[in-house]
Amino acid sequence: MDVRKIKFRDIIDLKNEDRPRGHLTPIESAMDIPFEIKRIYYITRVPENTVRGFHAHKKLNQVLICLNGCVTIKVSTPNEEKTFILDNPSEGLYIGTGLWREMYDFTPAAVLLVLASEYYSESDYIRDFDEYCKYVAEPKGEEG
Ligand code: T46
Repeated sequence: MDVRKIKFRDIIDLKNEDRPRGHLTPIESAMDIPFEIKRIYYITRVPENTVRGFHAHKKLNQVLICLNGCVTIKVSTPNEEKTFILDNPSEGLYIGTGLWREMYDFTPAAVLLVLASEYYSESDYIRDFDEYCKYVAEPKGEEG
């Protein structure tokens, strides 16, 4: 399953002052992120007990970063699942193509930033789990 956490570089003390001035976390496309970023979006103000996601992407790669608060991400295939807690703005969760995802347990002030490899296209989504299982079972050509 092509899903993993990515640790970003934190610049804590830019001016060598006696006390830290906070964190500055730079992210450079194709260097810190394993693709060229074509789109960003963010998810905020999610009501309690809301579960988002319930879909997979055919082509899209993404990195999810929880800039504030905390959110849980479950990533699965028909045979395997992994759960990640995102609560650190210095790390991201890379999710490769063809993986089912669900996002839940958003804390009230959670800010989930998403960096995406493609422009928005509804035709890239598979939003039905049975259809997803069939898609995964299909032989894939060069284009996946
Ligand atoms: C994903 C997870 C992590 C747009 O018009 N443009 C956009 O760029 C996006 C991302 C969404 N939309 C529309 C499509 C829907 O009508 O916004 C509406 C809500 O999207 P969705 O229900 O897909 O939202 P989530 O939170 O379930 O999923 C989103 C992304 O869509 C998805 O790619 O991986 O965040």
